[in-house]
Amino acid sequence: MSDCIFCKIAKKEIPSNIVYEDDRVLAFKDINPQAPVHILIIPKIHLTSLMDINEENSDLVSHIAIVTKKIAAEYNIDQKGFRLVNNCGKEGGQTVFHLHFHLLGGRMMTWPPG
Ligand code: DGP
Repeated sequence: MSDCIFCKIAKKEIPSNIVYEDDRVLAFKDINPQAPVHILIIPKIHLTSLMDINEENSDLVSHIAIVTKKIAAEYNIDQKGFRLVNNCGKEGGQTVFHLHFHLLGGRMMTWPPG
């Protein structure tokens, strides 16, 4: 999508601090970190939200789980623990409408989220 900021990041049209990349996903540091480790993991293809996941493309979500584990290990939070968050839709707190998962770690998380 031409006006999607995360599509532009995926195409390297705008800069980001990339921590992982493969043919299907990109991971980069959140511009407004909420924890010592705050990384966004996105599919390179434009999907608006988790609501665009279906039987045909759901392997992307399991791939993101594997990528999350790799990044967590790299940032030394795999054993301490971390949180993987998907905000879906307006009431879910989603502000950028390109599917993304927040990997948060490096501090004690609280519950419930705001
Ligand atoms: P969400 O509220 O779940 O849609 O989260 C969107 C996140 O995206 C939010 O934590 C801030 C981050 N973000 C928004 N614009 C940019 C950007 O241009 N670059 C980076 N690195 N992060 C961004």
